[in-house]
Amino acid sequence: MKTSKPQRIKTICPYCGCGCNIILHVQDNRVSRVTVNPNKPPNFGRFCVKGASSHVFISHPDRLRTPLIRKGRKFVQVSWDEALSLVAQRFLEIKDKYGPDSIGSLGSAKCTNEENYLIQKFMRAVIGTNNVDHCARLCHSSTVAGLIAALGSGAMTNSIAEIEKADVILVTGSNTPENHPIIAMKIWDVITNKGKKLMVVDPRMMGLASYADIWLNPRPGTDVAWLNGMMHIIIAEDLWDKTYVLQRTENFGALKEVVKRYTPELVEKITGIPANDLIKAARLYAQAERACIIYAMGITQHVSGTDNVKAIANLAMLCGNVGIEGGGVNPLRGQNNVQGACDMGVLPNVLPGYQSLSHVSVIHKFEEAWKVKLPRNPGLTATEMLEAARQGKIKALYIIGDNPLVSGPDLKQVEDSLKGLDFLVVQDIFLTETAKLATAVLPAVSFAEKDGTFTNTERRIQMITEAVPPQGDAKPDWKIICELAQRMGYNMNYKSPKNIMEEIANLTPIYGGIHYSRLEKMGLQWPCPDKNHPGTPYLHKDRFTRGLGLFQPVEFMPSAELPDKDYPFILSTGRVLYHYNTGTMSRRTQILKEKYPEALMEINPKDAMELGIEDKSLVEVCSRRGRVTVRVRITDISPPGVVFIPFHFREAAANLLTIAALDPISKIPEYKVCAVSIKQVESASQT
Ligand SMILES: Nc1nc2c(c(=O)[nH]1)N[C@H]1C(S)=C(S)[C@@H](COP(=O)(O)OP(=O)(O)OC[C@H]3O[C@@H](n4cnc5c(=O)[nH]c(N)nc54)[C@H](O)[C@@H]3O)O[C@H]1N2
Ligand SMILES: Nc1nc2c(c(=O)[nH]1)N[C@H]1C(S)=C(S)[C@@H](COP(=O)(O)OP(=O)(O)OC[C@H]3O[C@@H](n4cnc5c(=O)[nH]c(N)nc54)[C@H](O)[C@@H]3O)O[C@H]1N2
Ligand code: SF4
Ligand SMILES: [Mo]
Repeated sequence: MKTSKPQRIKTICPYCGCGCNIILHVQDNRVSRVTVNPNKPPNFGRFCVKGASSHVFISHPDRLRTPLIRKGRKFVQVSWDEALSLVAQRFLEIKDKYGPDSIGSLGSAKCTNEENYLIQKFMRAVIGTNNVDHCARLCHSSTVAGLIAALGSGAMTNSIAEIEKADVILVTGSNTPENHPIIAMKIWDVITNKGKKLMVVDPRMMGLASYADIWLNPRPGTDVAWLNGMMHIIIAEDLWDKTYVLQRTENFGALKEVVKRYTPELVEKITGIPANDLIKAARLYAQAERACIIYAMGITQHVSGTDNVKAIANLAMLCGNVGIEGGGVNPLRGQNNVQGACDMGVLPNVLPGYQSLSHVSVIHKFEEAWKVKLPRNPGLTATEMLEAARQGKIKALYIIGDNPLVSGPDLKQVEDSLKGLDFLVVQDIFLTETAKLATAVLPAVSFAEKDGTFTNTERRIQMITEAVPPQGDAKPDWKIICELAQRMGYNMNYKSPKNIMEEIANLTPIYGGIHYSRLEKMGLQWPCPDKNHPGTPYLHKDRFTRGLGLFQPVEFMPSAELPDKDYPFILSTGRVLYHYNTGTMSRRTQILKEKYPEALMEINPKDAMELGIEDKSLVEVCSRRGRVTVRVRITDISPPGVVFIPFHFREAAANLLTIAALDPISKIPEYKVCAVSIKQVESASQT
């Protein structure tokens, strides 16, 4: 594409699941700055510092520009022909020798829908396995499991714009101002200008807490208890929506039986939330005409993640808040296209559009379209694939746009898994820590160098548009996958992402009406079953996707590892505004680096005083799995007994400390609770 005249290319921010519309200003084949379109949802002229600087990493000197193959201990640059021949040949050999289930793939929530569709098609139709998953496993797999069981659909039920229709907004386990900034701006707007009420439930005093009418700070990992406690009060005080429960739900009797035990006094013992505060919170939520619940990783990333989500769905249904405008159960999705990667079936147990592998008619439909016999048995999840690699059962991994050597739980184990593989292929835009262990590295293009679609957290499918040519020989992921499939003897051939979307629409009922010609104005929210359908801003109106809403009572279960004499603090991990996941993009962006140059461990002043730790000093943090050295920030944001380290910084990798304990249903790791000890190693004045 030639761009000597200045051009403005409309596209979507490549960072978080808000899916902000942005405009790339292009001249001489470079993006010089980013602005924003005032008229388009979901951001209507707003964006955050990451979106505003999202052009910087595109032309960074570290971008991968040629394929690399490991020869001995070094990488050498090779042609596409040589790299793809090697990958095709090794996949075919391993498949032949150990069977298709010895190969697995991690797809990418950074890639487009079209690319993710091809990733799972490649694994299922060309390799012949359902071992395909992606970072949603680490993120909202508990949401998908919990909400599909309760409501029939695992997605955010309502839209961002509808927040202003809610009378009460309950935010829990979501650091919205740092991680979904434009949603936080919306919340600020409606509580300050429209008199709406805000309730925050979060152990840390995150940004919204100081604006809240009620802030509850439970001990980490105790969410089922306070949620059951709220329902106990709502039933005891007769504040529940009887007509709704009778007409639209089932299994209320079992719920009532279980929550009966969760008196405010018992909940106070488990969570530390004063009984009276819980009573006030329960009344505020239940008495609202419309109340929406917004949640994220503080709820999902626990061994009880699926139970936490079920408890949230129970509370919302008890008060008649699902299936109405301005209400709902709203898991904020993390990555720019994690919703889309799930929708496209980059999951080991479902085909595109959550169509079940166990339905014969579904399998036949895909077999006919893809002209190949498909594997029936569900595959392994991302966390299970890594474990199977450690045990020598998975021999090869094809990792596309993920960096598990920084993002996975308990990094020593992840390293063992990756090093134990016979063959690792990594397809990325940078030479990540994970890529450094690969035999073959395939250079992909970034969001600014390709066409396609992303689906944001409110299920809105939006177009991204090629603004600048690829860096060096890098290619779009969809082309790389097609070329690899061809070399492995499977005919995978598309003229453009638009053609891929036509195939997706044909085979995926919730995307049935999606066509590029319809996406220009403001995208479309699925379900959009046919070409005349206007899209769906909120789900479960009149009827749940599964028919009746199912109450699933759950009991409180403690976290896998609690503090003790040797490891007396709870470590909570997560994010900061200026960095993004494993930092591959944000840490190559000058302005973001300046704002937040190094990892900081947040600790409460009381704990710091007891340990004799000064602000800005260096401490060593140890868990049963590893140790890191990190600088201290003394702050009230962290409650006593809980410290927080962001996981963005590989040199102080929080995940050397975290535990690989998994939720038994969704297999999500417990990133939010493990036990650590802390000691100062260098005072602030020495550094
Ligand atoms: N700036 C920035 N934005 C991002 C990302 C990023 O890396 N940087 N990543 C994106 C991705 S992939 C995701 S998934 C989202 C994640 O978005 P968030 O879920 O907001 O991210 P976390 O930082 O993990 O914050 C979790 C919140 O849960 C709270 N919490 C911790 N433990 C508990 C608990 O036991 N119970 C409750 N109720 N709350 C608890 C924490 O204090 C924190 O407020 O952000 C997306 N947006
Ligand atoms: N301790 C702790 N650990 C966590 C979490 C936590 O809260 N605490 N959160 C977890 C969560 S929610 C998530 S989502 C994961 C995220 O974990 P990962 O998905 O492993 O992290 P990212 O840094 O987002 O990795 C995305 C990769 O895609 C590459 N990329 C970008 N664009 C493209 C493209 O167009 N094509 C290709 N091929 N590659 C591209 C980037 O360079 C980067 O290497 O981390 C998890 N890990
Ligand atoms: S809020 Fe999210 S999508 Fe919007 S500009 Fe910031 S990072 Fe990008
Ligand atoms: Mo995530």
